[in-house]
Amino acid sequence: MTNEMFKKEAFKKSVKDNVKFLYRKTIEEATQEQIFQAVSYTVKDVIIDNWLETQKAYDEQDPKIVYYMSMEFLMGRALGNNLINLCGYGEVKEALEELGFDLNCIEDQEPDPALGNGGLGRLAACFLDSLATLNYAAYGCGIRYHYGMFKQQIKDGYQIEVPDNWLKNGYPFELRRPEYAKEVHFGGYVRAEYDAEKGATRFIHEGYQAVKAIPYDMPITGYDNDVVNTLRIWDAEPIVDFELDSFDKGDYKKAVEQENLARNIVEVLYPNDNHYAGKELRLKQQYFFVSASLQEAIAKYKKKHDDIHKLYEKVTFQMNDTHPTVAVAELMRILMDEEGLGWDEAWEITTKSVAYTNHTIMSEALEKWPIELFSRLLPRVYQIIEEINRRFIAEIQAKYPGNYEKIKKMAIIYDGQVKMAHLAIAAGYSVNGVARLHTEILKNQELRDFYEMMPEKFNNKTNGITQRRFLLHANPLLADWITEHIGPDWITDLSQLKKLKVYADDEKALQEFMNIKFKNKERLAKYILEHNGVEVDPHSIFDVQVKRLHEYKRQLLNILHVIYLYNQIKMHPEMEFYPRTFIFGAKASAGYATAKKIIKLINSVADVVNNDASINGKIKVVFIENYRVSNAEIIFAAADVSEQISTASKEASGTGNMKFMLNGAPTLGTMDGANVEIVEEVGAENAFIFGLSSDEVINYENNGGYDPNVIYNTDEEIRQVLMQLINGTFSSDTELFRDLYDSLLTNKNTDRADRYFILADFRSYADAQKRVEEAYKDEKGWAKKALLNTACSGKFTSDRTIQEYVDDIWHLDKVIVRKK
Ligand code: DL6
Repeated sequence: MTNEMFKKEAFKKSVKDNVKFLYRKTIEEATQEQIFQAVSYTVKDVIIDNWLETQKAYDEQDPKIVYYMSMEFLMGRALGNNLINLCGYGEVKEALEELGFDLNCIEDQEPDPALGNGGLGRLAACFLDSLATLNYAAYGCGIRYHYGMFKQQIKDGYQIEVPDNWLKNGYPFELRRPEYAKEVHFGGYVRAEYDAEKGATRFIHEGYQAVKAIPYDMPITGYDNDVVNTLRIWDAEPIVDFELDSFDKGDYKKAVEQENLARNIVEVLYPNDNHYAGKELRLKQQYFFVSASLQEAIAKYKKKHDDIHKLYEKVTFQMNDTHPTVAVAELMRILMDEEGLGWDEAWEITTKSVAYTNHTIMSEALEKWPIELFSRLLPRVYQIIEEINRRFIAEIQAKYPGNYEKIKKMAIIYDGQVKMAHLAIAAGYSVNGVARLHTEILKNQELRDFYEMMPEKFNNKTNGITQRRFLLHANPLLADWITEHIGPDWITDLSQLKKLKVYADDEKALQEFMNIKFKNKERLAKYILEHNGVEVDPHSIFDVQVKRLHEYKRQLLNILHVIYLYNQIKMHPEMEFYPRTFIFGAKASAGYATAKKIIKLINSVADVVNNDASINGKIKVVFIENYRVSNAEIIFAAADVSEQISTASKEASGTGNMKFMLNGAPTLGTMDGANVEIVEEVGAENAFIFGLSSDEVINYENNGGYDPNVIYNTDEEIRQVLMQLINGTFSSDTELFRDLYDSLLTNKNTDRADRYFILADFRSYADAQKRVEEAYKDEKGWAKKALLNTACSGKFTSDRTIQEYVDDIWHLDKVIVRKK
């Protein structure tokens, strides 16, 4: 349904007016960036009407609301996505053409709001899209970082981090809401006061520093349903200038401290993925947005309801990993100290209101805060956690009398640390993993004791992605082709894609499908030429690994295999070899030295291979700078092969794997995370699976690892590849990659070398790669595999995931905003 505002003449007039009011310019004088702003304001106008309607419907229908609490929302650009969801993309494209502008170029003016690191943050963004599309009342709650994920530049093959000042020109899709400001308190001390009248002790928090939390709302448009939900991200401002009199008159030092506290809290996103840094500022960020969000949720609830005991009937808080789990104690604090409830009442409400999603089994990602730091920063909250811990230990003792091992393994506070996952599980009414294998590993390994004690809490919710962004917007050619063949219902019901299966042996359809892939490969080749200065051949196999750089994701295995192939071609120039373009894209956390070294290695190998005329361009290696949501959309559409090669058991789910599949790229991967379910859907014959199973990896790990030296000593080709890391083949500095070499054969930190089983899986990976090549040579056979991947990807929509969360965990009702 086209919105009236998207009728061409009205739209053009509105854009012209906006250019005039915002910049005192005519459309001819405006820059592309100014046109982006003007267009966005016009789109926002449309959104605002729906936003008001949505709020009205929520007020009238009073549905239960899910608050999705997340430190990260990796939203990506909003303009194109909003136009898609408002069904105005085509009209606006034409209207802009008539004004002399190309919508794609205008979209490129938008900064990527990169308020997240990778999978966890992007999942949150997909979930918001699905919640709005499925007509559920939801708020995303997060932080308005002034600097999001850094921009990556590659200089001499090294990653350089450049601050991402995404707000510098103002962001047209946000709305400041000072009327909902909240105060958040840090530090100070707790004074106990006996209230004789009530016969109870009250705890009073004093001497704290206060920060004002100001919400900014971003609209989340549903697809063609007029729903607009809200992502509420909190900014921080000092409190002193507006309450100097009552608060701390004349206390200049304190005023400066508060100014600094406010400025620092929301300044920057921690660029760590699957890794916990233990920084005090991070805990401040967590508490800051959690406290503000809970205060607001309760205030909103109380506007319509007077019985706080029934909060959980109208409100549920989903904690996205352990990052927001301080919510458990903060909710208890609000209920007891501000609402005047007793412990048992507050605990009942809290434990019916909070649920927890685990996104990783990587031990280095587990959040454990030193009690000294925690109690100093959040004294009252810490006191509450101590009491939760005391009672939880009593429960453990009652269930397992005399079993102190259980207490050691499950206590919330132990060894001088607050264990956030334990707090989340003890309090949460639901604990879920993000793919079937991951949930099983949680139940049987990582969280086994908790599962044994409270099995009813555990459940699986396999991740998903939104087809609106990752197919409809990212791959318009394929989207149109699909619609021509099966109609448009797949846009909101991805299971419809299975209807494409009838075309799996239809030569014309297969040809069309592959022609689209080729056009998308040309689009990516153009991007690579413009951004990397490297010419790649769209007829070659586009073999893609794009994701965060982490040792467990094994970009190192991929690049070592590239070296191996390069050696093969050099040694046997006559050998048949289908040209291959290996495409990488990955950011490494700024402090993760090994990951940064792997980036340097990839670029060094690229330098040598791409410039070696003797191999006739049979291999090209490209490292795409600054991998992010906007270029991801171009990359997924163009991939032939989806590299999902994590060490089995380590990748909780993965979601890139689903985006590739949706766009018709077969998976080359291990049986890890959601790959297992992808293979189940598409059939093993349409994927390329290799490597140790998760059971085998876990078994090795439980028994002290394995010895890669045996492989090194017996497999000459592998040894040659490793030697090339330290013999000057890829760097005149022979020591440059020594640490990577060492990590595979010896390990100084642990007694285990090659922690991620790279050598163990190398041969099996090389074999799988050979199978890819053979399969690709069979054009028709490959086209069928590619098409079947798209056709079988229906399960991996975030619409399905959200519906499962709704049915099993949140129990929300649909809200109809306006009749279509
Ligand atoms: O669930 C979303 C995403 C998974 O797809 C990835 O497999 C997993 O690595 C990622 N986990 C994190 C954990 N971060 N922390 N802490 O990002 O979640």
